[in-house]
Amino acid sequence: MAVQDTTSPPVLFVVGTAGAGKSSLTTAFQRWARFLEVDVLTINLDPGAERVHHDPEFDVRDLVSLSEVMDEYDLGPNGAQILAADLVAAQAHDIAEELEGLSGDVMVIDTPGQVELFAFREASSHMIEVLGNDQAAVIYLFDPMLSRSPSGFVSQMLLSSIVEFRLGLPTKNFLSKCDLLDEGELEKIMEWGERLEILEMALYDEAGGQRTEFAINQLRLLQNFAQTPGLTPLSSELEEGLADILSFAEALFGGMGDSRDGFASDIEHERDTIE
Ligand SMILES: Nc1nc2c(ncn2[C@@H]2O[C@H](COP(=O)(O)OP(=O)(O)OP(=O)(O)O)[C@@H](O)[C@H]2O)c(=O)[nH]1
Ligand SMILES: [Mg+2]
Repeated sequence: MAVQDTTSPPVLFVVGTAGAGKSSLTTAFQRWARFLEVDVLTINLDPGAERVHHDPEFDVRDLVSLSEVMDEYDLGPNGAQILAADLVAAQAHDIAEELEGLSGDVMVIDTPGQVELFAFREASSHMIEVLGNDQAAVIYLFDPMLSRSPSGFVSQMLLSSIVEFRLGLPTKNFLSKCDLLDEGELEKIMEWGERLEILEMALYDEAGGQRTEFAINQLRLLQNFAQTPGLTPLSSELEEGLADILSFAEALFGGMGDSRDGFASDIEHERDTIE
């Protein structure tokens, strides 16, 4: 049960490349957490979203419509996304005021598909500052298909590290839609996430010397500074890995739901025992 509180709940921003599964995760996590009596509030920050299946406390489409911005300012979809983000950021304080005092355990924010737009524009930094309220983290989603090749996997590690660096928030990486990978592929990708030297060998085979050395050296450096290394499989479809998201949030912000001292780890343990 959520505690009545005048402060806003901690915030998880769901970030990842286009189609990585951000909106599905937001929906699945809210639904899944309900059964644990963890009150997950959501926000849709993507003005281009066609459909929103979660139940947002705030939907950016109520403020700006991407198609209207395109028409009114004669812009293409990317230009319109940028302008829409600026228009929304200009009202960030009003939005935060509207959300103030909401009682909930955690707020999950679905972000636009253009990860570079979210990570690099000042508008997003402003939104994070205002909505995050010094209690925020990032759930970063790896695309499963891109993760199947060593270079695709490394590119996503680098991108995630850049997002972490740019936003300055604790970041945890998840391998999205893991149900789409066969067992061998999943095992291989998880091993790359755990052992840099195995990834290095795979990358040498695929990309050759100079590119590999460049990428691996970058990764080594970045990983030295990573707060939460590793990669966790996630499937919104099968509700897999959702407990890991809750554990991550609990580790940062304290226990949530009925069991305020780490319900998620109990669930995972129970599940492992059953399997
Ligand atoms: N099999 C499977 N499909 C998934 C899963 N999560 C999402 N999908 C599918 O992947 C596609 C993209 O999912 P979205 O949740 O819309 O991804 P997104 O990151 O919000 O996409 P954009 O907002 O357009 O960047 C949809 O067809 C989803 O049904 C999953 O866990 N398993
Ligand atoms: Mg989406």
